[in-house]
Amino acid sequence: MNIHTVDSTPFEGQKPGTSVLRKRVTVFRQARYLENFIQALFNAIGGGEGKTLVVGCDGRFYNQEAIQIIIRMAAAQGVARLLVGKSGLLSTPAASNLIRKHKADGGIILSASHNPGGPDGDFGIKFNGPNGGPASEQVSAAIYHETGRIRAYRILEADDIALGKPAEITLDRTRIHIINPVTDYADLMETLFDFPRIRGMIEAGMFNICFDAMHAITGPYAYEILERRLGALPGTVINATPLSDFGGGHPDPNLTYAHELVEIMNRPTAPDLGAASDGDGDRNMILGKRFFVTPSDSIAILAANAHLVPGYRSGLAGVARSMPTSQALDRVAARFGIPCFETPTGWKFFGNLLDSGKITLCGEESFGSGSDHLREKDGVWAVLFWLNILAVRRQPVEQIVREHWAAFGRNFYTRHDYEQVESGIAAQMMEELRDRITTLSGRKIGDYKVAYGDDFSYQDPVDQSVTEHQGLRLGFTDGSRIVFRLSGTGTEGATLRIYIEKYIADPARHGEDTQEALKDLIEIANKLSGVLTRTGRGGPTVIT
Ligand code: G16
Repeated sequence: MNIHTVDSTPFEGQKPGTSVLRKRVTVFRQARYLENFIQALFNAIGGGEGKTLVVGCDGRFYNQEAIQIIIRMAAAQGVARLLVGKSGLLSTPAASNLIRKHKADGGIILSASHNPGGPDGDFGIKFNGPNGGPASEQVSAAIYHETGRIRAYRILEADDIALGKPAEITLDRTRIHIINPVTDYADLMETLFDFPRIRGMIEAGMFNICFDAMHAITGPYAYEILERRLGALPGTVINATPLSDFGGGHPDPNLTYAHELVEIMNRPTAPDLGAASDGDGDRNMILGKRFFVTPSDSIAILAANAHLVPGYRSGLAGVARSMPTSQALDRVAARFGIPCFETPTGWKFFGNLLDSGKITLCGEESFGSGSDHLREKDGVWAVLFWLNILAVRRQPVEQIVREHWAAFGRNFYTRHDYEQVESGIAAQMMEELRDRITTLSGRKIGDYKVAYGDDFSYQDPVDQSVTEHQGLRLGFTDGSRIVFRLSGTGTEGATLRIYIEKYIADPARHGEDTQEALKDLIEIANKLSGVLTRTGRGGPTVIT
C-alpha cells in the first residue's frame, strides 16, 4: 500500500487549551489542519511504530471524516493496533477505560465535550496517555511545539474502513479492532456499584429516573446500564440517540442547557432522580424533585457516603478538587482525617495524584466527578454512585443534601459566566485585576476582611512541576472566596468565569436562595472587576 508524505506548513494557534485542541468545525475542515495536528501528535510521542492506540469520538459533526483520516495516518506511522469504537463512538470515560484495560500507549478522542456541534459548531481532539488520562502539560506543550515546525505529514492511501459493526481488519501493518463501545465500560461499573441493590430499589416500583443524554454519547451507555442491566422503565433515557448536531442543542448538562430535564424535574410527577451528561459523557448533573445538586456539593456528598458503595467501602486515600470548586469537599476530608488537594482547573492535574494512590475521588465545579477507576471524569459513574447511595439510604435526593449541610455546614456557591467577551477586553481586565487583588490582603471590603489575594499557582506533589497563573483568588477571613478565571475551553472570544462561595454553618439559613445568600459577594466581584461596564452586559450569560 502507498504511504504518501504530503508537504505542509504550520498553522497558527494549534495551542492546546484546558483540554487540548478545540476549534470551530470550519477551522478543522481547512485542508491539512487536522493532518498537521495529528502528525504533530505522533511526532511528540516518539512516532507510532508498534504502538497500540484507542480511537473514539462523541458522534459530533465531522467525526466520521476525521476518524478515517486518523486511521490512515496511524497506519502510515506503523501503529500496530488500533482499538476503535463501533461507528467510531466512544465516550471519554470508556476510552480511558479501554486504554487502561488494553495497556495501550494512549488514545485519540475526537470531541469538543459540552460545546455545540454541527457544521457551524465546535470540534476537538484530545490525546490521552498510557494511564488513560488527558495528556500532561509537558506532552501538550510538546505537541504544540511540533505543530509549529511541521513540514510534512504521512498518510496511507486506502479506502474508508467500515466501522459499522464489530470486526477485525488489517490495514497495511495495522490491525484494527472495531469493538462494542459500551460493554467493557458497563462491566467495569458492575464491579464498583451494588447493581442488585439498585435494581431491587427500581424494580420494587419505588424509584423512577430520568436520564437526559442530550442526543450525545451517553445514550447507548445509559440505555444499556439503566434500562437493560438495572431494570429502569423503558423511556428512562431521553434524547438517547447520538446525533451529529446534538439535535440542535448545546450538550452541556447545566440548568440552562438541560432545560428539558429541568422542566421534567419541576413537574409534580417528577421522577426521584434526574441526571444529564454532556457531549462526550464525562460531565454529569444531578437533580432531585425540584432540587438541583451543585457539582461542588455532589462530590462532597459522594465522598461522605463512599463507605456505602462496594467499590469504595475500604476507604478513601484522599480527595482532590480544582481550585475554583467550592470547599465543601475539604470539610468532608477534614472530618475523615484524609488529605484534600487543590489543583488547577483541568482533569489532567488529577492524574499524578490518582496514579500515585494519593487520592481516590476527585471533582470539579464544572459538572465533573470521578475516581481512580479510570483517569477521566465520568458522567454515568457519578449517576450510578448517587443511585447506589439512594438505594442504601432510601431517602430523597434533597433530604440527603440537606442532611449533609446540617452535618458539615453549607458552602453556598455560584459561577457567573460571561461568554464570548472580546479577548482583548478580557485579558486587560484580568491583568488589572491581578495587580489590584494582590494588594488587598488585610483590607476590609464591605463586611469582609481579605485574608489573601493571589494568582493561583500549583506545585504537583508527585513530579514537583509548577503551573502558574491558574486564576485570581480573593479569600476572606470567614472562608468566603471570589475567584476570577478565563476559560480554557471556549472557541470564540474569551469566557470569563467568576466563582463565588460563602460558608454558612447555621442550618436555619441553609434554605436561603443561593444568589440571595451570595448577593453581597457578587456585588463585590462585579465592582472590583468592573465586569458589567467593561463587557457592556447586563449580567452573566450563564449562571450555575
Ligand atoms: C474540561 C476539563 C475540566 C475543566 C473544564 C472547564 O472539561 O477537563 O477539567 O474543568 O474543561 O474548563 P474551563 O473552565 O477552562 O472552560 P470538558 O468536560 O470540557 O472536557
